[in-house]
Amino acid sequence: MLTVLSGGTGSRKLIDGLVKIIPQKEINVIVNTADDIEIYGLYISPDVDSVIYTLAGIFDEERGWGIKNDTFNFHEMITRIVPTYSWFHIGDKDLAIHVLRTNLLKSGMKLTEVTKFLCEKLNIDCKIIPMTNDKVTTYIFDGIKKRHFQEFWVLHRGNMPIKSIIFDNIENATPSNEAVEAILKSKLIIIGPSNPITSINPILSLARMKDIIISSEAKKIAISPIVKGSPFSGPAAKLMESLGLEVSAYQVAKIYEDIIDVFIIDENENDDRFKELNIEIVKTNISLKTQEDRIRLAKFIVNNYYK
Ligand code: FO1
Repeated sequence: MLTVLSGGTGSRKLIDGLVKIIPQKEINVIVNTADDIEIYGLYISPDVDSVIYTLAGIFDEERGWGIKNDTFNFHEMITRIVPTYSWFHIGDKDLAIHVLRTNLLKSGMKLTEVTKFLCEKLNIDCKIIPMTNDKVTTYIFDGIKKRHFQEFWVLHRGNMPIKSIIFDNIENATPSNEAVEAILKSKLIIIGPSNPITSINPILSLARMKDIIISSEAKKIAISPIVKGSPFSGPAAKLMESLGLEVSAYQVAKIYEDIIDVFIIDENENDDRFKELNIEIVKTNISLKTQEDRIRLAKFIVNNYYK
């Protein structure tokens, strides 16, 4: 059994490779839910849906989110009448998942149970596990206004000052039981190549989560989301800079240093500061652009740390 900590759009690519070389039922994915947002009364869980759609083979790789070949009739009509969320494009098939999830949550099901239900219906054998069943929300404060992460990133493309990053209610949120069980039962825990600040850190900031990971007998590895100073995608650079952090693989290694054994960096990375860290540094090609990339990196990880 192995468990991937996933958020945003980087880790799902590694998961896409892993399922090609080991049985889905051996793979758990603990997903960030701090990007979740309520729009039109619908509960939307972007990072969970990215993993669900990837494993159901329907993810829209070009767009980078949602379901491939989706239409946007709902979006067109509702924004014609109420333009408030015209910046957040919800596809018609995507909408079906949000309507289902919202109604199942309203009926009293937990987010972890709803996700399990959706996986069963979409023939996904991996366990996709929301990090918590409590409400945690990432806000970006620009010094005047506090904005939901989606508004900061999708509407404003991150073009605003960041005074602080808030994980609202994180102090009262606990890891889901399913997440704890996955971590304690796994032989290998992989922190995926996602933005460490708003995609992975909410998971690690849950009460006792770091202690649970450290107490696990699993091998703990992380893959750098940054190669030679540039992140694969998304807001990582902007977020790290705003926290006064260097945008580098070395900086990411320092963020994870106290909970991992191995940090996998790109073969072209050269930074002799890694020697200062008490983790094993391993070099390989960590690009995840193509299917071949994803399978190659997944094979590297499985052959070295899971077999
Ligand atoms: N990202 C965008 O850049 N533009 C959008 O209109 C958009 C809509 C959207 C709808 C559902 C969903 O699950 C994700 C969506 N995303 C959109 C992506 C989303 O912002 C990111 O996947 C996560 O927040 C990354 O952490």
